[in-house]
Amino acid sequence: MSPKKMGPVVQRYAGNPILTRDDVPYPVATVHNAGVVKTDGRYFMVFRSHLFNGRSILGLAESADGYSFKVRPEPFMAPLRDGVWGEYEEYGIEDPRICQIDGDFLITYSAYSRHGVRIGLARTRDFLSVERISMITQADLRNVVLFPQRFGGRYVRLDRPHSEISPWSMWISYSPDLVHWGDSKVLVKPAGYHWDEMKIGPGATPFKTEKGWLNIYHGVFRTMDGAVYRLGVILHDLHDPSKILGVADEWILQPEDPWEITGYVHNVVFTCGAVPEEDGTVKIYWGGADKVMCVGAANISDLAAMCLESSRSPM
Ligand code: BMA
Repeated sequence: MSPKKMGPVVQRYAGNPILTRDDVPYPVATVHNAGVVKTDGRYFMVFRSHLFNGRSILGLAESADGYSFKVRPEPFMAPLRDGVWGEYEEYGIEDPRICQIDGDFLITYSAYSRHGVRIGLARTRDFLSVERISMITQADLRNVVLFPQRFGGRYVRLDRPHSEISPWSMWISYSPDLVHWGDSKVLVKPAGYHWDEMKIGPGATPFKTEKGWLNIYHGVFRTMDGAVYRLGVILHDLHDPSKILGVADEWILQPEDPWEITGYVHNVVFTCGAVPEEDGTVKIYWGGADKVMCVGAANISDLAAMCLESSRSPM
Protein backbone atom coordinates (compact mmCIF):
# COMPACT_ATOMS: atom_id res chain seq x y z
CA MET A 1 0.00 0.00 0.00
CA SER A 2 1.36 3.43 -0.83
CA PRO A 3 2.00 5.58 2.26
CA LYS A 4 -0.60 8.04 0.95
CA LYS A 5 -3.46 5.57 1.42
CA MET A 6 -2.80 5.69 5.16
CA GLY A 7 -3.38 9.45 5.39
CA PRO A 8 -1.83 12.66 4.14
CA VAL A 9 1.88 12.39 3.41
CA VAL A 10 2.51 15.80 4.95
CA GLN A 11 0.74 16.42 8.24
CA ARG A 12 -0.02 20.13 8.40
CA TYR A 13 0.73 21.87 11.69
CA ALA A 14 -2.53 22.87 13.38
CA GLY A 15 -1.17 26.36 14.12
CA ASN A 16 -0.63 27.32 10.45
CA PRO A 17 0.13 29.85 9.16
CA ILE A 18 3.18 30.12 11.43
CA LEU A 19 4.37 33.50 10.17
CA THR A 20 2.51 36.38 8.52
CA ARG A 21 3.20 40.03 7.76
CA ASP A 22 1.57 40.90 11.10
CA ASP A 23 4.56 39.27 12.84
CA VAL A 24 7.06 41.50 11.03
CA PRO A 25 8.07 44.69 12.84
CA TYR A 26 8.64 46.66 9.61
CA PRO A 27 6.15 47.29 6.80
CA VAL A 28 5.82 44.36 4.37
CA ALA A 29 2.97 42.99 2.26
CA THR A 30 3.88 39.27 2.44
CA VAL A 31 6.00 36.68 4.28
CA HIS A 32 6.79 33.56 2.25
CA ASN A 33 9.20 31.18 0.50
CA ALA A 34 11.63 30.86 3.42
CA GLY A 35 14.84 28.88 3.68
CA VAL A 36 15.19 27.22 7.10
CA VAL A 37 18.10 25.55 8.87
CA LYS A 38 18.52 24.00 12.33
CA THR A 39 21.79 24.40 14.16
CA ASP A 40 22.62 23.77 17.83
CA GLY A 41 18.92 23.18 18.51
CA ARG A 42 17.79 26.54 17.07
CA TYR A 43 15.92 27.13 13.83
CA PHE A 44 16.87 30.05 11.60
CA MET A 45 14.45 31.13 8.91
CA VAL A 46 15.35 33.54 6.11
CA PHE A 47 12.06 34.60 4.54
CA ARG A 48 11.02 36.67 1.57
CA SER A 49 8.75 39.69 1.87
CA HIS A 50 7.26 41.93 -0.78
CA LEU A 51 7.59 45.60 -0.03
CA PHE A 52 4.75 47.89 -1.03
CA ASN A 53 6.49 48.65 -4.34
CA GLY A 54 6.23 44.97 -5.37
CA ARG A 55 9.94 44.24 -4.91
CA SER A 56 11.26 41.76 -2.37
CA ILE A 57 13.71 41.73 0.54
CA LEU A 58 14.76 39.01 3.00
CA GLY A 59 14.00 38.95 6.73
CA LEU A 60 15.21 36.70 9.52
CA ALA A 61 13.25 34.81 12.16
CA GLU A 62 14.40 32.47 14.93
CA SER A 63 12.74 29.66 16.82
CA ALA A 64 13.46 27.12 19.53
CA ASP A 65 10.88 24.56 18.33
CA GLY A 66 10.55 25.08 14.56
CA TYR A 67 6.95 26.30 14.89
CA SER A 68 6.97 29.54 16.83
CA PHE A 69 9.23 32.13 15.18
CA LYS A 70 10.27 35.60 16.27
CA VAL A 71 11.28 38.09 13.60
CA ARG A 72 14.34 40.33 13.98
CA PRO A 73 13.54 44.06 14.10
CA GLU A 74 15.51 44.83 10.91
CA PRO A 75 15.55 43.13 7.47
CA PHE A 76 18.38 40.61 7.04
CA MET A 77 19.21 41.30 3.39
CA ALA A 78 18.02 44.04 1.08
CA PRO A 79 19.21 44.69 -2.48
CA LEU A 80 22.60 46.39 -2.48
CA ARG A 81 22.84 49.62 -4.41
CA ASP A 82 26.41 49.65 -5.68
CA GLY A 83 28.69 47.73 -8.00
CA VAL A 84 27.76 44.37 -9.46
CA TRP A 85 25.18 43.79 -6.73
CA GLY A 86 23.46 47.08 -7.35
CA GLU A 87 23.29 46.27 -11.04
CA TYR A 88 21.73 42.82 -10.62
CA GLU A 89 19.63 43.22 -7.45
CA GLU A 90 17.87 46.39 -8.51
CA TYR A 91 14.40 44.79 -8.69
CA GLY A 92 14.74 42.81 -5.47
CA ILE A 93 15.95 39.54 -3.98
CA GLU A 94 13.75 36.46 -3.59
CA ASP A 95 13.36 32.81 -2.60
CA PRO A 96 16.39 32.14 -0.33
CA ARG A 97 17.72 28.63 0.35
CA ILE A 98 20.14 27.95 3.21
CA CYS A 99 22.79 25.23 3.12
CA GLN A 100 25.10 24.45 6.04
CA ILE A 101 28.50 23.30 4.83
CA ASP A 102 31.98 23.39 6.42
CA GLY A 103 30.73 25.59 9.28
CA ASP A 104 29.22 28.20 6.94
CA PHE A 105 25.61 28.90 6.11
CA LEU A 106 25.41 29.56 2.40
CA ILE A 107 22.38 31.37 1.08
CA THR A 108 21.36 31.20 -2.58
CA TYR A 109 18.71 33.68 -3.72
CA SER A 110 17.14 35.01 -6.91
CA ALA A 111 18.37 38.49 -7.84
CA TYR A 112 16.07 40.43 -10.17
CA SER A 113 17.02 43.36 -12.37
CA ARG A 114 16.37 44.89 -15.76
CA HIS A 115 18.80 42.23 -17.08
CA GLY A 116 16.66 39.28 -15.92
CA VAL A 117 16.93 36.96 -12.95
CA ARG A 118 20.17 35.40 -11.79
CA ILE A 119 21.32 33.68 -8.61
CA GLY A 120 23.36 35.34 -5.89
CA LEU A 121 25.36 33.50 -3.25
CA ALA A 122 25.86 34.93 0.24
CA ARG A 123 27.42 33.56 3.41
CA THR A 124 26.77 33.99 7.11
CA ARG A 125 28.39 32.28 10.08
CA ASP A 126 26.13 33.62 12.82
CA PHE A 127 22.97 35.03 11.22
CA LEU A 128 24.06 38.43 12.47
CA SER A 129 26.16 39.63 9.56
CA VAL A 130 26.05 38.41 5.99
CA GLU A 131 28.48 38.83 3.10
CA ARG A 132 27.87 38.48 -0.64
CA ILE A 133 30.22 35.98 -2.31
CA SER A 134 29.36 36.00 -6.01
CA MET A 135 26.68 35.96 -8.64
CA ILE A 136 26.78 32.30 -9.63
CA THR A 137 24.60 32.16 -12.75
CA GLN A 138 23.90 34.19 -15.84
CA ALA A 139 20.33 35.26 -16.55
CA ASP A 140 17.28 32.98 -16.52
CA LEU A 141 18.20 30.39 -13.93
CA ARG A 142 16.30 30.08 -10.67
CA ASN A 143 15.74 27.73 -7.74
CA VAL A 144 19.38 26.97 -6.96
CA VAL A 145 19.89 24.56 -4.05
CA LEU A 146 23.32 23.41 -2.87
CA PHE A 147 24.04 19.96 -1.46
CA PRO A 148 25.37 20.22 2.12
CA GLN A 149 28.51 18.21 1.34
CA ARG A 150 31.11 18.01 -1.39
CA PHE A 151 31.33 15.10 -3.83
CA GLY A 152 34.80 14.23 -5.13
CA GLY A 153 35.98 17.54 -3.67
CA ARG A 154 33.42 19.57 -5.64
CA TYR A 155 30.35 21.52 -4.57
CA VAL A 156 27.16 20.37 -6.23
CA ARG A 157 24.00 22.31 -6.99
CA LEU A 158 20.61 21.72 -8.58
CA ASP A 159 18.96 24.48 -10.58
CA ARG A 160 16.27 25.21 -13.13
CA PRO A 161 17.12 27.09 -16.31
CA HIS A 162 14.35 28.78 -18.28
CA SER A 163 13.92 27.41 -21.77
CA GLU A 164 11.26 27.98 -24.42
CA ILE A 165 12.21 24.85 -26.32
CA SER A 166 12.05 22.25 -23.56
CA PRO A 167 9.81 22.33 -20.48
CA TRP A 168 11.57 23.89 -17.51
CA SER A 169 13.59 21.04 -16.00
CA MET A 170 15.97 20.29 -13.15
CA TRP A 171 19.71 20.34 -13.83
CA ILE A 172 22.86 19.56 -11.84
CA SER A 173 26.20 21.46 -11.93
CA TYR A 174 29.55 21.21 -10.15
CA SER A 175 32.07 23.70 -8.81
CA PRO A 176 35.55 23.59 -7.25
CA ASP A 177 35.09 26.93 -5.47
CA LEU A 178 31.35 27.86 -5.37
CA VAL A 179 31.98 30.60 -7.95
CA HIS A 180 32.75 28.75 -11.20
CA TRP A 181 30.19 26.12 -12.22
CA GLY A 182 30.13 23.53 -14.99
CA ASP A 183 29.72 19.89 -16.09
CA SER A 184 25.99 20.68 -16.19
CA LYS A 185 23.44 18.11 -17.17
CA VAL A 186 19.69 17.72 -17.09
CA LEU A 187 18.32 15.26 -14.51
CA VAL A 188 14.53 15.46 -14.31
CA LYS A 189 11.94 16.85 -16.71
CA PRO A 190 8.26 17.67 -16.17
CA ALA A 191 6.04 14.71 -17.10
CA GLY A 192 3.33 15.17 -19.75
CA TYR A 193 -0.24 15.53 -18.47
CA HIS A 194 0.99 15.09 -14.92
CA TRP A 195 0.69 17.39 -11.89
CA ASP A 196 4.16 18.82 -12.65
CA GLU A 197 3.81 19.03 -16.45
CA MET A 198 4.37 22.77 -16.94
CA LYS A 199 7.59 23.24 -14.96
CA ILE A 200 9.53 21.87 -12.03
CA GLY A 201 12.19 23.40 -9.81
CA PRO A 202 14.37 22.39 -6.88
CA GLY A 203 12.76 23.45 -3.59
CA ALA A 204 14.33 22.68 -0.22
CA THR A 205 18.03 22.04 0.31
CA PRO A 206 18.39 18.26 -0.21
CA PHE A 207 18.94 16.19 2.95
CA LYS A 208 20.65 12.87 3.48
CA THR A 209 18.71 9.71 4.38
CA GLU A 210 19.64 6.01 4.53
CA LYS A 211 18.17 5.52 1.06
CA GLY A 212 19.63 8.56 -0.66
CA TRP A 213 19.30 12.36 -0.83
CA LEU A 214 15.72 13.57 -0.57
CA ASN A 215 14.92 16.55 -2.74
CA ILE A 216 11.56 18.21 -2.15
CA TYR A 217 10.68 20.14 -5.30
CA HIS A 218 7.82 22.13 -6.76
CA GLY A 219 5.83 21.26 -9.85
CA VAL A 220 3.35 23.42 -11.72
CA PHE A 221 0.20 22.48 -13.63
CA ARG A 222 -1.62 24.97 -15.81
CA THR A 223 -5.41 24.97 -15.49
CA MET A 224 -8.22 27.11 -16.94
CA ASP A 225 -8.09 28.93 -13.61
CA GLY A 226 -4.34 29.63 -13.70
CA ALA A 227 -1.32 27.69 -12.46
CA VAL A 228 -1.31 25.37 -9.42
CA TYR A 229 1.96 24.94 -7.49
CA ARG A 230 2.38 21.63 -5.64
CA LEU A 231 5.27 19.80 -3.94
CA GLY A 232 6.80 16.47 -4.87
CA VAL A 233 9.84 14.43 -3.92
CA ILE A 234 12.87 12.98 -5.71
CA LEU A 235 15.49 10.57 -4.40
CA HIS A 236 19.12 10.97 -5.52
CA ASP A 237 21.91 8.41 -5.07
CA LEU A 238 23.93 8.96 -1.87
CA HIS A 239 27.32 8.93 -3.60
CA ASP A 240 26.37 10.33 -6.99
CA PRO A 241 23.52 12.87 -6.82
CA SER A 242 23.32 12.97 -10.62
CA LYS A 243 21.83 9.46 -10.38
CA ILE A 244 18.06 9.59 -9.83
CA LEU A 245 16.73 6.64 -7.82
CA GLY A 246 13.11 7.68 -8.17
CA VAL A 247 10.66 10.55 -8.70
CA ALA A 248 7.45 9.99 -6.72
CA ASP A 249 4.54 9.80 -9.14
CA GLU A 250 2.14 11.54 -6.74
CA TRP A 251 2.49 14.97 -5.20
CA ILE A 252 3.07 15.19 -1.46
CA LEU A 253 1.32 18.53 -0.88
CA GLN A 254 -1.15 20.71 -2.78
CA PRO A 255 -2.90 23.98 -1.89
CA GLU A 256 -5.84 23.13 0.37
CA ASP A 257 -5.92 25.49 3.33
CA PRO A 258 -7.63 28.86 2.72
CA TRP A 259 -4.29 30.74 3.00
CA GLU A 260 -2.80 28.44 0.33
CA ILE A 261 -5.72 28.86 -2.05
CA THR A 262 -6.08 32.63 -1.69
CA GLY A 263 -3.40 35.26 -1.11
CA TYR A 264 -0.95 37.26 -3.19
CA VAL A 265 -0.85 34.52 -5.87
CA HIS A 266 -3.64 31.92 -5.66
CA ASN A 267 -3.12 28.17 -5.38
CA VAL A 268 0.52 28.05 -4.39
CA VAL A 269 2.51 25.91 -1.99
CA PHE A 270 6.20 26.65 -2.60
CA THR A 271 9.10 25.34 -0.51
CA CYS A 272 12.62 26.67 0.01
CA GLY A 273 13.46 24.73 3.19
CA ALA A 274 13.06 21.47 5.11
CA VAL A 275 14.62 20.32 8.38
CA PRO A 276 15.18 16.59 9.01
CA GLU A 277 14.70 15.67 12.67
CA GLU A 278 16.18 12.88 14.77
CA ASP A 279 12.80 11.15 15.18
CA GLY A 280 12.67 10.18 11.50
CA THR A 281 10.39 13.03 10.42
CA VAL A 282 11.16 16.10 8.36
CA LYS A 283 9.64 19.51 8.91
CA ILE A 284 8.73 20.97 5.53
CA TYR A 285 8.27 24.74 5.33
CA TRP A 286 6.26 26.32 2.53
CA GLY A 287 4.89 29.65 1.45
CA GLY A 288 1.09 29.68 1.17
CA ALA A 289 -0.24 31.65 -1.83
CA ASP A 290 2.95 33.79 -1.77
CA LYS A 291 1.68 35.49 1.37
CA VAL A 292 2.26 33.45 4.57
CA MET A 293 4.58 30.76 5.93
CA CYS A 294 3.35 27.28 6.86
CA VAL A 295 4.92 24.08 8.19
CA GLY A 296 4.08 20.39 8.20
CA ALA A 297 5.82 17.12 8.98
CA ALA A 298 6.31 13.94 6.95
CA ASN A 299 7.95 10.61 7.69
CA ILE A 300 11.26 10.47 5.89
CA SER A 301 10.81 6.74 5.20
CA ASP A 302 7.40 7.39 3.56
CA LEU A 303 8.95 9.98 1.23
CA ALA A 304 11.77 7.62 0.24
CA ALA A 305 9.26 4.78 -0.29
CA MET A 306 7.14 6.95 -2.60
CA CYS A 307 10.24 7.53 -4.76
CA LEU A 308 11.37 3.93 -4.77
CA GLU A 309 8.04 2.11 -5.03
CA SER A 310 5.98 4.31 -7.36
CA SER A 311 8.37 6.34 -9.47
CA ARG A 312 7.48 8.06 -12.69
CA SER A 313 10.20 8.35 -15.32
CA PRO A 314 12.66 11.20 -14.51
CA MET A 315 13.01 12.13 -18.18
C1 BMA B 1 7.54 31.24 -9.04
C2 BMA B 1 8.43 32.10 -8.16
C3 BMA B 1 8.06 31.90 -6.71
C4 BMA B 1 6.58 32.01 -6.46
C5 BMA B 1 5.80 31.17 -7.48
C6 BMA B 1 4.30 31.33 -7.35
O1 BMA B 1 7.75 31.48 -10.40
O2 BMA B 1 8.27 33.45 -8.50
O3 BMA B 1 8.72 32.87 -5.94
O4 BMA B 1 6.27 31.54 -5.19
O5 BMA B 1 6.19 31.54 -8.78
O6 BMA B 1 3.91 32.65 -7.57
